[in-house]
Amino acid sequence: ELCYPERLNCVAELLDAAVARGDGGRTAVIGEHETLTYAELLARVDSFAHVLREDMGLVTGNRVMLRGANNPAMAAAVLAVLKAGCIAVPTMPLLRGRELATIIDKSRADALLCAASLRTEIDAALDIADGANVGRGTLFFNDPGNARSLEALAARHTTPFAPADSAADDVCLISFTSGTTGIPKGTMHFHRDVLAICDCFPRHTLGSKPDDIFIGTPPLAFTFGLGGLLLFPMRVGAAGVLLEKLTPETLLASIEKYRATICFTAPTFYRQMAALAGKYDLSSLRETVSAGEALPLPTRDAWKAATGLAMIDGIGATEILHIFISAAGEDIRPGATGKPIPGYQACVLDAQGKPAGPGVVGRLAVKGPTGCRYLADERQLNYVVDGWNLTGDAYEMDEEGYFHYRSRTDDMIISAGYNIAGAEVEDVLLRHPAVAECGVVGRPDEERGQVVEAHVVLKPGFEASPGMALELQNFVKADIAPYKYPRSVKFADKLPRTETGKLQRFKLRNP
Ligand code: 3UK
Repeated sequence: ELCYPERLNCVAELLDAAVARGDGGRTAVIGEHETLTYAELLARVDSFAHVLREDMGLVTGNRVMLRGANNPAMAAAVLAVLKAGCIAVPTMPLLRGRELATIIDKSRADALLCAASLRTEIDAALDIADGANVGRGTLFFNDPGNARSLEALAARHTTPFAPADSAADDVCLISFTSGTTGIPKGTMHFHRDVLAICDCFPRHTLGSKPDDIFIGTPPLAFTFGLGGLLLFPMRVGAAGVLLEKLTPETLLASIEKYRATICFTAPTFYRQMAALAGKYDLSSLRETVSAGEALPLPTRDAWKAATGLAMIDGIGATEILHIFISAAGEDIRPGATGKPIPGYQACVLDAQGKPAGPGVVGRLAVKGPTGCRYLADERQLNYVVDGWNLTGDAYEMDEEGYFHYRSRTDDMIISAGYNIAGAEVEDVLLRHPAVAECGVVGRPDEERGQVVEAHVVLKPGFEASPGMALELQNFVKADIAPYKYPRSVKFADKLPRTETGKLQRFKLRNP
């Protein structure tokens, strides 16, 4: 069981403690333009925290919205907000003015910290939102030449900053869901939650060690990235590589360059990387983690064939803060996400909301050291019941207690009375040599309610044609129950995805 003191500042535990135990000279964060040791990161965070308190006039509990690409300055800014006893509200780099205005209003942001390169959309957001509410103003960072940048002001503060004396259950982070559908929802997390995720998945599943070098694609504004690239390495005195320009090629080249040992990204990135892996020296990698959406078996197989590595699948959610079901090494069962990480419990609920035994597909419920607290949202009452978090995912448990992903509860395809999980059809299609990417959805249909429709991106050298559509249909029929085959096949150049690599199925359903 996890047990933390009643007074707790998570950054004091992660950063000040690292320097106090003698890790000050070790590398903490590696960026494209600078690398900071733990001692240097601590000095940076302390100087930023002084600016928040003394120059901006922020007080305990104020909310600070953050925007920036993954780099050491952005990391230091987030940590400074928490260390100063304020609440970080990180936002995804690609969000536009209108979405940011919603987040400013919903989170009641008191101040903004923004990378200079993302300024345009902040100006637009402040025009739309009632900018007067952001009472403590905006500071820019990564902004050379600006005499009032966060860094310029910070240069005047050289003394240590005493961590705010926060309670373990003070809110320190408001994370917005990526909003695959609808308006983003804010979720609140405590100082102890930040430590709890560090003491669960990376400890039990990854066995992270001080000489690990973490790397990957998820933005720090996404809890997948905040945990995997910053908090997890800090918990053990390891290093995190923060990359700004991300393509499958740059990630592969960076793994080689920095000799990274643990990689975090989404299945679509692994698919593209598998095809290129042979050109790079990836011998430093010891674990690769896939999360964000279901990991198709063909992707797991292609990655193993290309690198020799058994992928760790893990399901996480912004509501739960990080990964809560996973498996590594000999515990991996291809096709299953895994088992609850020690500390978490999970079960599948039947249509009546009762725990179901093996073989039943139902809503996944999870309970553990972290969980959902929606920010001013009436959905809280539906999401958390008796401490159980009711996710939006349909899962099935097997006799061995492994959890198998089926679909999002709202994405289950119901065609002529059959329940069909799009992911199962996608798994078959991805095995066809012509298919690079695919998304299978239920398109509304008068006769059958919904019909199974496949959206397919072909690999270079293959032509979209009625003959190809027929071939793919027959390929599915030959492998799984014929009623699951896609009655409609549409070819596309690319599929709509979020910044976090998730397929936006609603866009496929209603083009
Ligand atoms: C889906 C998966 C099948 C699932 C996240 C790791 O993705 C994260 O958080 P979000 O709030 O989305 C949550 C939803 O995404 N999902 C995520 N991982 C898997 N489905 N297999 C998986 N391995 O629908 C879930 O409800 O954006 C992931 C760590 C932190 C995160 N916030």
